Amino acid sequence: MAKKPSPIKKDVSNDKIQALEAFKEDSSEQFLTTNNGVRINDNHNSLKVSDRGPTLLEDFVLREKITHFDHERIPERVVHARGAGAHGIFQVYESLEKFTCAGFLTDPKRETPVFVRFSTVAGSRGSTDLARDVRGFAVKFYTEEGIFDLVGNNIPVFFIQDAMKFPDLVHAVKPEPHNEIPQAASAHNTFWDFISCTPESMHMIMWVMSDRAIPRSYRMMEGFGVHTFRLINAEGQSHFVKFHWKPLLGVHSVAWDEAQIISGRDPDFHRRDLWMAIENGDYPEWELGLQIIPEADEHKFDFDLLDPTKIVPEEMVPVQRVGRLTLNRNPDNFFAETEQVAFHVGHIVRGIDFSNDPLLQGRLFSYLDTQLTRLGGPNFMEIPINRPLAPVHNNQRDGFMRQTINKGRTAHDPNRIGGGCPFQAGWKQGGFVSYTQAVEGSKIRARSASFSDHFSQAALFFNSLSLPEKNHLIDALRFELGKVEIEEVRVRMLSLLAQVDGGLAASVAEALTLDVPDQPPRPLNLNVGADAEEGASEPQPIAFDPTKSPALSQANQPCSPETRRIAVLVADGFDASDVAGLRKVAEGEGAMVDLVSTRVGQIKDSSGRLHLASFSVYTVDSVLFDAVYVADGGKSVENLTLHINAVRFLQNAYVHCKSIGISGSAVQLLKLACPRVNDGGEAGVLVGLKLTAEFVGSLAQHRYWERENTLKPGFEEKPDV
Ligand code: HDE
Repeated sequence: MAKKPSPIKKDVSNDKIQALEAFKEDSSEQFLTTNNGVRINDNHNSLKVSDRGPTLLEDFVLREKITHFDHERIPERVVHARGAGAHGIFQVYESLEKFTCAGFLTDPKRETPVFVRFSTVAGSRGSTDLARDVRGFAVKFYTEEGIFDLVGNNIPVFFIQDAMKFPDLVHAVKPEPHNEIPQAASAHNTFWDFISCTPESMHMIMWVMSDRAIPRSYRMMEGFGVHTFRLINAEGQSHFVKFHWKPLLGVHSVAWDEAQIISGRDPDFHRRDLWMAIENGDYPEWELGLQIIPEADEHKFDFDLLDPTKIVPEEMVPVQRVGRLTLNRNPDNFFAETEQVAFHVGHIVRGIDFSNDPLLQGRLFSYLDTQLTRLGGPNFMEIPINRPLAPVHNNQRDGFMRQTINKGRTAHDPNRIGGGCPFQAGWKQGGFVSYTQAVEGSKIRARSASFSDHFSQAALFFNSLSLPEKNHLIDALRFELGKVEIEEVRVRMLSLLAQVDGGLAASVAEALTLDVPDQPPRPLNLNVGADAEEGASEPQPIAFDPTKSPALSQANQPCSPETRRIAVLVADGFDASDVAGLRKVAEGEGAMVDLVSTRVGQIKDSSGRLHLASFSVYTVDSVLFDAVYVADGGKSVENLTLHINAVRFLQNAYVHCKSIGISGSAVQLLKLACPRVNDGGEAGVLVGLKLTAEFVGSLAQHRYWERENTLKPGFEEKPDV
């Protein structure tokens, strides 16, 4: 299963591209027309009675134009409103027919077109990409047997265990209802009030407070289906499955301070990064990973496979990498494709099926329902981006914006007039047959006791992090709870954190000048209905599992200089041979080099030759790059030292623990920007001459987080209290 075919060819023209082509409009060398196709002779002046007179109601050109404009907006997604999408392909390495009969997972020759949309959850459509938030990772597979949507996130668990709580969760995290503040942020009272009453969210909270919630790039995120699904093979046998996406560039994040600066400097940072990578031919790639669990093993775990607040640790069930996703084409039109794409967990194909996860079951209702409002009616599947490649034949008819012209006089089944068409398909004819699962029980509102350990996996996650990652998580909690104004909420959160890790709770408490309560009050158990018997769903004893899962730490991720951006600080008089040397090595390793000067446009090197600086320290900041190199050249460096923005550019790169290359005389700027750094440099700060290869090599580490120790006191690992 691990064998990989030769790399997927990059410029595939596939059936979906062809299908979309029919709907595309290109106005080059064309006359301007109304929507009726009538050529317009004046698009600048409305029809009036004399040039200073009133406008005439007769002006159908004006009325059509304004009316269309008035109706240009559709409701944004209630969650995941802010996003970016791209087209690509998926190809399985080897047939998975042992587990599934889905064609796209059994035919290694098949290139299945996909459309992927990444998103943040809480913010509005125009909000920043760099909010601390979960990222949506939704993949639409246009398979030959129908559409399969894998509507996942970049975090493998969720806040809640039952769909019933979702509207409350979302109301709590969205801007507060009285004043609509804050935008795209969880650091506020209502969110933490809800969380402090919802112990089941503690595992998810660990992930959301970790670096996972501030990715460096969409291209550097894992993706997860979250719920347990089923794979069904041709014999109708079922295996449980967890879906994963593993980025070939590894999982990497920015620093929180950096994220906040990026939000001002370039709120489109992730969107732009994805777009540029695809335009440059650096196609983002992920491997599809599967954790396959035989049905017989369903109850062998100390958590419930149906509980979406739990992972199956990779060390328990390895992730098998079974295929590759490549994003190779940007959309032609954001609205038509990225905004109108309609994902639905219920878009499923033969060979895959649902589990009884109560969150998944609720989602199965929600996604279809939401499209009716968002896209205006039941025919949203006819919008080009949503059309399946598989042919569609049924007796559904009419409705707003119907595109299909159904022929014939029958729209009913059974029928004799239409020869009984269209027919139902048996299993052997490719029909979708729901997995036959025996179910028995009373009709009750309840949650299984097997869902009640809310802390073991939260602790597993925290324990598995590296020391810098733990520090980031603590800082995030200090930041978030520091913005909460209600002391009772802070204290309740400390009680919950203490049940994850005593040291963690103590570190957070210190920044809030609070004590961790000795006896954590029993968290409000909102799982229990008002009439439930006292003690009926008493949590199970907490089985604290100190085992670490190395797969959870980003410190163990692959990394390379590939597609990383280096800012080279230069001003008039810089040493061009130094920069040329760097460019050669960097581009050889797949990194990108941009000249950043004190102004944009032409600048002169030490011999008077002209070079183009695309950016200046007044248009960008080092937060938008992965590394900074200050080129040699006495006059250039002296010039840079006069600009506080250049000094801050370098200082930010230092504070955000990026690779820094200081060539020759550039040490003068380093001294000004980072007086604490000695000349010999420190982790990730290379000072000297001819160190281009070393510098480019240093990019592979992504960040030198150990430098944070020089910036402020950090968390020390203490035995749990
Ligand atoms: Fe969603 N979710 N969700 N969600 N979700 C939506 O659908 C919902 C959940 C996820 O790029 C909405 O078209 C409920 C988990 C992604 O277009 C809506 C529940 C996971 C996207 C909705 C959940 C997700 C959505 C909003 C709890 C990770 C963006 C607009 C029962 C596995 C897809 C829309 C895109 C979008 C409902 C929980 C992922 C309202 C009711 C868990 C990636 O239908």
